[in-house]
Amino acid sequence: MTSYRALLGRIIPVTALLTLSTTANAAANLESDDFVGISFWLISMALAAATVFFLWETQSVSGKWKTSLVVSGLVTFIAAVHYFYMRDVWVATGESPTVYRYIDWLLTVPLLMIEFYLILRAIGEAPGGIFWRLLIGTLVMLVPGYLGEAGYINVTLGFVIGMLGWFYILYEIFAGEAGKMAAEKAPPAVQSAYNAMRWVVTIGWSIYPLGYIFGYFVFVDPATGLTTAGASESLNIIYNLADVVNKIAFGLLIWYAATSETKAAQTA
Ligand SMILES: *C/C=C(C)/C=C/C=C(C)/C=C/C1=C(C)CCCC1(C)C
Repeated sequence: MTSYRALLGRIIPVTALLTLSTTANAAANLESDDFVGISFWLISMALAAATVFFLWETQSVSGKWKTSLVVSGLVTFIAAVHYFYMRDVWVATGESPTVYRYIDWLLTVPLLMIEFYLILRAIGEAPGGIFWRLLIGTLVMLVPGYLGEAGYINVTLGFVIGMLGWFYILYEIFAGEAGKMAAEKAPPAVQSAYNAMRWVVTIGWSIYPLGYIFGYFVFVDPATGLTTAGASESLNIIYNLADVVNKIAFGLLIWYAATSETKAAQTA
């Protein structure tokens, strides 16, 4: 007998997939040499598939991991919807879809902060203040980044303030209250999720400022001071790659930790 819960577990992912496919109507044709456009297409589908996978897999992990997998699924779902729009903007205009990009980040980065908080809670008492400080760091990182990219403030100023926000998050995770939470006593799967989290915020997230550097400081015509075509191409390729690492690969690491701990608990 299939229970209602199990049934819902099947219906929700399928509904998500259908919703996503209805938003997929291309405004223009993808050219065979438009590699940035191709990356938008590939990643939008990878995000949609990852969403179905993470939500589906909530059925086969133990209680506390279910929430983590749902959060991973929400991150890839929100990103998939934005990728469908970003893809259309890029293919139709060849311009950076900055506003969709930042709306996506503004929703998904706080969700990732919830994910980090869930991991911290799995290794011991995690005071709620940690979550709020990580959230403030997120806003200091993203808002000036948007203002700089959209031309509201100086592009270098936006970058510098955004970097300070990111450094604050790193401080909190390595040396602050969150960093002091020792993972040694936690089960191996939780330890590996905790390590994955630190690597993701340090290495995985460093890809984003790199994209910004290539987009605004590297491809500049010295005569006019304006950015050249390579600027928006490299910016979008690098941001897209960063999303694969920080949304899909990170979600898979959580899934791996969840399934191995669930198995270990079942055999213990
Ligand atoms: C799923 C989306 C994620 C994880 C987005 C993360 C975005 C960043 C880590 C952005 C960082 C930036 C800086 C550190 C400096 C200023 C420019 C930003 C906003 C690109």
